[in-house]
Amino acid sequence: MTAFSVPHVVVLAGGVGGSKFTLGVREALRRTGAPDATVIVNTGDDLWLSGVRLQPDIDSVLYALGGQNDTVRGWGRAGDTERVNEELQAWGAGWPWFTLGDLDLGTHLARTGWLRDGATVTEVVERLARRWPLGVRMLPMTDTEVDTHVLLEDGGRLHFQEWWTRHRATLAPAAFENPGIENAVPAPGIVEAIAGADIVLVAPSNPVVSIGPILAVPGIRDALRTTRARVVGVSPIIGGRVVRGMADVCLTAIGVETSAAAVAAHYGARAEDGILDAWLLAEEDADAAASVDAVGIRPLVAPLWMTDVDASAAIADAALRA
Ligand code: FO1
Repeated sequence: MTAFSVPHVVVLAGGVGGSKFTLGVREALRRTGAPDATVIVNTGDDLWLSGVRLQPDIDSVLYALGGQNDTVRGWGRAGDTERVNEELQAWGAGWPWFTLGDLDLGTHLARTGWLRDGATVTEVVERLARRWPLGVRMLPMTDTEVDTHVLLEDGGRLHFQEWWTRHRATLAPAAFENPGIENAVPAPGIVEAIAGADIVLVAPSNPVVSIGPILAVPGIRDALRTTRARVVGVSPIIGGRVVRGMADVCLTAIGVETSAAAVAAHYGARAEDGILDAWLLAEEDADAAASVDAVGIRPLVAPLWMTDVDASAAIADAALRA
């Protein structure tokens, strides 16, 4: 990519995979000398807990781009302490299996205060994004409050965070739901960003609970289908396995095989009824290229392990070159 062909880039992202990939996109674009990226972040796994609003995916991207993230745990702030959390546990408040770090709580308190003062989620994210130089524009997928519920095979229903962090996705899910999402609207600027983009990248995030809610906000899917930009997805599956997290359990629940080709087919080709023009496959899955091509999506093959920022930047660069 040269300085005279700097594209307007939009990234759809959520979770650890999304934040690592976004770091790579920022780095790849910095090398062009004129970075210009908008990151649309999943807010489907947000929740209220102990009176504060948590936005795990917004915070993952915020902390990673701001250089504040705990890279070992994969969530929360580096070097955080848990004094307030111990007090909350002593009071029997919150969830005993869910840790709210002290520094992280500062973010939740600030966010909750601004929301209580009447700010929209977009305005709150804008304020959060001012503290550290992020190098990208970050937008929540919607200003509407949306949660993710897991419907269990035994008939139960849990908030996604309880299913994910307490039960580590071990309770068999039958479906994932975002109650009320059908009435949500894209956050201000999202449809315009997608329409005005040269390229839209779908991060290697969980296709069901990170990218799924973004695509379920009425208007976003249509924007992706009608943009003049190329829409390029990056496979979250390497060598037939999920790279991290428990996305395989989520995929199985919605009837999608844990393979790079099946996830591409799940997103679908823009020429048909889907959202993708091209799909970046891991070298380990190169033999799936023909199946991806067969569903009308152009397959591309590259190393996909996001071992460090340079590796993530090389992946982003391969996607941008599509
Ligand atoms: N993940 C955990 O596995 N255990 C936790 O106690 C935990 C706390 C937590 C607090 C704030 C936050 O923003 C995220 C937190 N996460 C925790 C991560 C989160 O549950 C998920 O990994 C994401 O929501 C999935 O994208």
